[in-house]
Amino acid sequence: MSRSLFDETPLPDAPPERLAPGALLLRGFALGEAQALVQAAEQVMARAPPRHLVTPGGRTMSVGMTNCGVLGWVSSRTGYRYDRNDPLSGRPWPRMPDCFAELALRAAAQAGFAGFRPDACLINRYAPGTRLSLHQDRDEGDLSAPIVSVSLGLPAVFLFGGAQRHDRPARWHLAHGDVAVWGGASRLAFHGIAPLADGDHPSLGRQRINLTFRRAG
Ligand code: MD3
Ligand code: FE
Repeated sequence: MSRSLFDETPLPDAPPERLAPGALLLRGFALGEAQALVQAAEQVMARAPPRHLVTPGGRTMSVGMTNCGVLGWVSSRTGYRYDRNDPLSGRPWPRMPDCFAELALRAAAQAGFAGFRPDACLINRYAPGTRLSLHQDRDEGDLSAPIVSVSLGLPAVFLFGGAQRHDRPARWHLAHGDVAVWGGASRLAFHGIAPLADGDHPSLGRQRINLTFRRAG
């Protein structure tokens, strides 16, 4: 029997895939707790709704973004920054759910980054057609720490480029429950998400949620 796009059963003993030096894809790593992660993300989003941030260049991002944890990533006409408060409410971001922090710690350890304690979790929400253009993540205070990402809901095509914006990106499919760890030589690689294909995911409907755990402070 063939596997469908939404198959939530991990391949038996699927080995971690090394996408590049420092970049490890752990397929299905979060499947066993995906429902708890979705619920926790929904609780965060109820208190700090995803919003479409404006870039310093004046474009409105198609991805809806929010955060939990001590620090949250925000963009505005004045630049990118990590802020302790949600600019929409003026209040601290919702605390990072324990199931988030524990998963990030375990995934990072699996990839050789022991003791990863994220202080920021950016939550990206994609609707069909939404994309994230090629960029680097370089606003974090500790670039020796990895970024851990967790994919939930509709599958996406992840674009993984090189150290230069013009390096042609490789395409990787990310599905519900996939976890990736980006550190070492991959930490400053250009990356993005191709326009999300429409679909109906059993637990998230017509959307994709991505969690990225960072050491920002
Ligand atoms: C490779 N998010 O939030 S996660 C982002 O699926 C972001 O929402 C994408 O890029 C998403 O900044 C991709 C995978 C990812 C995250 C950070 C990286 C890959 C990375 C940092 C360096 C290299
Ligand atoms: Fe990124």
